[in-house]
Amino acid sequence: MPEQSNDYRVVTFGSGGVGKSSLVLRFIKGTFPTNYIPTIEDTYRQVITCNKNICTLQVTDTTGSHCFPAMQQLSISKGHAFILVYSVCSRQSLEELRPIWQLIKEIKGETLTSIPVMLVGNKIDEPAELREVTHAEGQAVAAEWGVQFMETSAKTNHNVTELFQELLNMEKNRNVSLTDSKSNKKKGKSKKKEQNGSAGAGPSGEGSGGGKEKCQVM
Ligand SMILES: Nc1nc2c(ncn2[C@@H]2O[C@H](COP(=O)(O)OP(=O)(O)O)[C@@H](O)[C@H]2O)c(=O)[nH]1
Ligand SMILES: [Mg+2]
Repeated sequence: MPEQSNDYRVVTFGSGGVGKSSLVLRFIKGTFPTNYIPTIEDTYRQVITCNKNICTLQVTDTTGSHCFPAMQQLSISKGHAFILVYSVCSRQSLEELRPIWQLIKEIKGETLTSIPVMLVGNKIDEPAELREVTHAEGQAVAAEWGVQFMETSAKTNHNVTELFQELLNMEKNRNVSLTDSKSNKKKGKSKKKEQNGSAGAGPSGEGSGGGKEKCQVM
């Protein structure tokens, strides 16, 4: 399947139950589903602008399961930016991000420094007594990894749009060329299963020259 060069691929990772799907659905559909049925991996699309051009933001919602390592690796190698989600009510969910971060580092190698990564502590709406990871602790882990940090609530819609906006703001060397805009004119959200046939889709090698491009959520 040919890749669209103006797709910007964001991948979410995190243990089951931390709220990855809720964050993505909150952002894409503006809803907080109470009975979302998990699938292996879903990709959602949102139209965004890059330097006043239209491009597609693809958000891949992974299961967080380690049962599909090949899919996990493919998602990492195809991803342009990553959202690593834990629940502030589960210290274990933060610890479980470490091997994923390790894998991202291994797969991205030297290109990692130019890749936007956000560590996200979700569910901050939960009562204080349920909190297991403080804001400062989350921030410390992010600093240790050299990534950005944010706390969110998919339930109350706190910092959700900001999360995606910040992630796009971190993109430093995106060079989008809109040669064929027809397929992207349609504003909307389509959902598709990721196919496994995108071999050769490497990390974002495209676009090394030029200044910082402003990407904005529409
Ligand atoms: N209180 C609260 N619950 C949340 C939040 N985000 C997700 N949840 C709940 O946590 C559970 C798991 O969410 P889900 O998005 O399926 O997690 P995923 O497995 O990481 O995709 C569901 O019951 C959600 O309703 C949040 O910000 N606050
Ligand atoms: Mg999910």
